[in-house]
Amino acid sequence: MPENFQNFIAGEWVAPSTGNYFENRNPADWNDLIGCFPRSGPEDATRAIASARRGFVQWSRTPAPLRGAVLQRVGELLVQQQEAIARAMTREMGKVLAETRGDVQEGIDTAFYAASEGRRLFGRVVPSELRNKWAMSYRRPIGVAGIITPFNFPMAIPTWKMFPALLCGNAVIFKPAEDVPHTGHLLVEVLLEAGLPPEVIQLVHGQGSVVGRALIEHPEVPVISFTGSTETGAIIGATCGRMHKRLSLEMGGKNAMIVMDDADLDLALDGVVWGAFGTTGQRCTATSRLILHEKIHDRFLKMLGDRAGTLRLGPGLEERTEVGPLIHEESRQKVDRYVGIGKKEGAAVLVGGSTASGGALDTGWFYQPTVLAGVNPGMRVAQEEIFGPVLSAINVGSLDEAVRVNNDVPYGLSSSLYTRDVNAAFRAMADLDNGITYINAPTIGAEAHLPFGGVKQTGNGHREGGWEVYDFYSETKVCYVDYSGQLQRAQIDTYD
Ligand code: UN1
Repeated sequence: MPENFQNFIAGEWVAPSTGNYFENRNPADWNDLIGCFPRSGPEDATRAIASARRGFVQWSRTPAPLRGAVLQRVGELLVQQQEAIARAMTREMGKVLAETRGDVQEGIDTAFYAASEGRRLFGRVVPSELRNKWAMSYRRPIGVAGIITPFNFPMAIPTWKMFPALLCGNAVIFKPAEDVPHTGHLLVEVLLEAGLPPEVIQLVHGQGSVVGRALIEHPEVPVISFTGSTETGAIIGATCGRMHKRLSLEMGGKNAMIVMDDADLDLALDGVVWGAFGTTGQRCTATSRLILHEKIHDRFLKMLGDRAGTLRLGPGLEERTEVGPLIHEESRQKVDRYVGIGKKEGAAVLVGGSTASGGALDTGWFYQPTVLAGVNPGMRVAQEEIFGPVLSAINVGSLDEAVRVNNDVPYGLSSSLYTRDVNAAFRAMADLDNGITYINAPTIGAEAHLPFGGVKQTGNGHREGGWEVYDFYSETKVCYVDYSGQLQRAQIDTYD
């Protein structure tokens, strides 16, 4: 009998009001059933919100350094449990162990950063324009934060959102992606073990269209943070706009790596293989376009074809595996559909191009690492997010053209440039229209203590991580204290 996991609502592990559960299976072996998780209804979300409101009253009055101490303990527990959680995560979503260990590490880094922020969370004291008057700003918690997260970084992304939200004094309702409920469960267990007051965190499993929607549409959830598709983000944005909610969106990407004729090609090769096929291409930061200077175009594609063709596919739990499966059948079909579209548009399949089979691969959602050559910048495979191990190679004649091609897509998350010309690199950093640019490194590899996010259809102007996210999860309050004992009118009595 598979285990039935529960929601965590109002300080207790409880069954969903619907009585319904969904199966969670290993994408590398669909015969491996991890457990069944609640398919919750709107009532579960409503109960969670009522409880989180109570949690908020208590937590928002807890001094920030003490909130930080809880997050310090969270980080320590994640260190102790890193290996176990990484294994559970690989089993649940497929990426290789080295990557799931890194995913937990990102959670650890985020916890320790948040813990230290508890002793900063700076406001400002600034001079008033009037005598005997103080002017200052400080941060207040907002309320209940609804956190809706994707499958590809089951630990890092929830912690990017949750830990700063908690440190700022908010209560959190967590709705993990349906593909990774087990990692969500383990994370909430860690928070509770660390001593977070139970009503400050609620875990409600289920569908985005039911649970996510209930959070977004409820007036007592004033802050929403969502990472996922641009289409879903647009729907969430419409509702949050209508209800005047604070909303952070992290959505699609179509990230490019540019390799110039003066680049270290071996270095660029390592970079593109990691950028395009790490996490089986299922990152919003994945390298999905390769823009090659014409002088090295053929040579580099040859090197890439040779390397990509030898990548070892398999279950991520096997240490030898380099590329794990896709998350589910629908995703594999989508990837295959895009390869078909690319071929129809005139691209050539340099390597890969179909599902992978044989032995252990027959019971998982495997797809061959694929490189499409001869891609034109306007083709759909060069414009649309595929979210799989498919890389589109584009030939250009100059850096200016490469920058234009990079910028000419609806998204703007990350970009990468390989060159030895420092002047060209600095010029390009200014011109590449992305939230993140890497020089001589691939499009992935954001660090937890720097702001993360993108421009255009990738986001709505907010950043996760780093110092900026603390602005998102707090309300600025300004206080003026006039100790002059008389009415002083700003702007009017100032220059008397
Ligand atoms: C994502 O791509 O979905 O920069 C998040 C990176 C990771 C986080 C990526 N630190 O690739």
